[in-house]
Amino acid sequence: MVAERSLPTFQPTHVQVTREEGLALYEDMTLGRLFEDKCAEMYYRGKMFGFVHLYNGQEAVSTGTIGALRRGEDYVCSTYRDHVHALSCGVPPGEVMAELFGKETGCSKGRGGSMHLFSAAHKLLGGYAFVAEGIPVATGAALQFKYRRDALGDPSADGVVVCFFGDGASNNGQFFECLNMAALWKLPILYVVENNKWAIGMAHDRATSQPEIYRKASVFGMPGVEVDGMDVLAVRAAALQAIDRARAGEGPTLIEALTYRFRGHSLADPDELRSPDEKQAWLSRDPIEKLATYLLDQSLSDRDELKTIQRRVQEQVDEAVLFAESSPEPSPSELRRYIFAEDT
Ligand SMILES: Cc1ncc(C[n+]2csc(CCOP(=O)(O)OP(=O)(O)O)c2C)c(N)n1
Repeated sequence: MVAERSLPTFQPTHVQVTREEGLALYEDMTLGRLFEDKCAEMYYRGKMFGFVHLYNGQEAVSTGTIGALRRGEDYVCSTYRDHVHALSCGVPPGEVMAELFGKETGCSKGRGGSMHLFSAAHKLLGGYAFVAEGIPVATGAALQFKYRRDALGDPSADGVVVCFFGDGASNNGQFFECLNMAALWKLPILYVVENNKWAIGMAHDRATSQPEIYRKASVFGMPGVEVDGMDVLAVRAAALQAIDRARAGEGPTLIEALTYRFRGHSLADPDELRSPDEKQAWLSRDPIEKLATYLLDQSLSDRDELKTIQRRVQEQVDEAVLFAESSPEPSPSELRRYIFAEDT
């Protein structure tokens, strides 16, 4: 078992969560979990092709961060582990499932697949298959907000950008180059590193001279925040603070969310390298159960209501599969559509 960092403590009594907000967070995380459980089933039934990377266990990071944004105005940039980020952005589950099935009705018209979910309508800048590939894309999106607001004097350009990536990506050169520019130009961006301890089979601590990634922010003069990524309220509180700073023109924040993926790297990974003890320790911190316990303890909800939400979400997921299955495949006559290359 790889050495564990102790998770930062967070007092949920310090945050104000209304009943509606709490239930919305619960529903969003439940949608992420049940949607991906269904993905696993569909993948093993041969309905999807290529690599499919699931996010089970990390839902609090997506929900806590994206739920704190202005939906439809602020941008989100993802990685190949992008299904749940897309759902939190509001991309309809049917469109995400159809994309995974390679269908024309998918959010990338069936041309992208699991690792390349895009939606202009939902301000989703995309999933990217190369490690760290999204970091410059997201930084560019933040630069356009800054340029439009400051250089062109457009006060409506007060959006922020959230850029998600993994611990493995934080050792890539693009991470350092982009954080430098973002700090220099005070760009409105949150770099959210989802430290799930592993980059495929490489333990983060074995590959990284300074494994506490949030500390790397200090060399750029930007705030670095370490947060319990299994606690949606803690993530949300950190995100809200960073979003306020970004919108106020005070620049970027690096948030390191300590989290864990409950499944292998992809659905093709037998997941033999992580120890059963380590997996069990993190399974016992399930972020959805943690929020459920909070909602019940604070009398913000009851078990029947949470069950009703689960049932409603399961119906949505089942409908997404029916939609994907009954959707047409892209026509072979459109093979070259959306390809930006000139005939020679
Ligand atoms: C530039 C590049 N190098 C290598 C790979 C192969 N690869 C795919 S996923 C991965 C691990 C990345 O781990 P991390 O950034 O921690 O994200 P996680 O999978 O844990 O979400 C690697 C090395 C790649 N896709 N892109």
